[in-house]
Amino acid sequence: MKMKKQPNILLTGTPGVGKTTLGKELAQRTGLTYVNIGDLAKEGDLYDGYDEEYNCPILDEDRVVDELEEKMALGGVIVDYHGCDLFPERWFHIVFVLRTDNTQLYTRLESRGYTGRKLQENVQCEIFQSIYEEAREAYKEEIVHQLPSNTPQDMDNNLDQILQWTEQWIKEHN
Ligand code: DAT
Repeated sequence: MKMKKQPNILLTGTPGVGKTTLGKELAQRTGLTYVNIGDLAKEGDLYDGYDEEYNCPILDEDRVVDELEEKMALGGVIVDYHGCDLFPERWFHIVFVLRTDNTQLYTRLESRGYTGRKLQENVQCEIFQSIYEEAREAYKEEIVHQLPSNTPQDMDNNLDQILQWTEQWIKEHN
């Protein structure tokens, strides 16, 4: 039996923009597999040292990529991470950069317990559209899309759009 081909989707953007919420819902609706890079690193202890300044472990990017390679080759994976240039370009068929207005984002990150410099720098990251720039440099322009993620209505629209795109992709590739 031949397996159905499925696309790999990257959900990226500043922490707090809604990648996890969207990614999990999308996985439920499509049957694709959701992979949260933060969780994957934690489970596999895929770290390379500790960042004293930010009080967090440093991701071992090579080991993360090695860990995922086989799964990505099979297809049908939704990857969630607040960065995008560590992954091989060939992995993804489409890249979505979620975007949130900075006042909204500030509130979300504050209620997540972020304070001081961590809070400020993450909001700045969104204002400077750092992740969008990173995505545009790492992937072909035509596969990188920005999605507004301010309201539940935005979330529904994004879900609908990605579901439609996924169905179409599967039709075209099988
Ligand atoms: P991320 O995975 O990008 O860090 P998340 O999915 O954990 O973000 O969401 C952060 C918070 O924002 C969480 O409380 C859910 C809320 N949220 C996510 N998307 C939203 C949207 N489109 N509208 C309103 N709130 C949203």
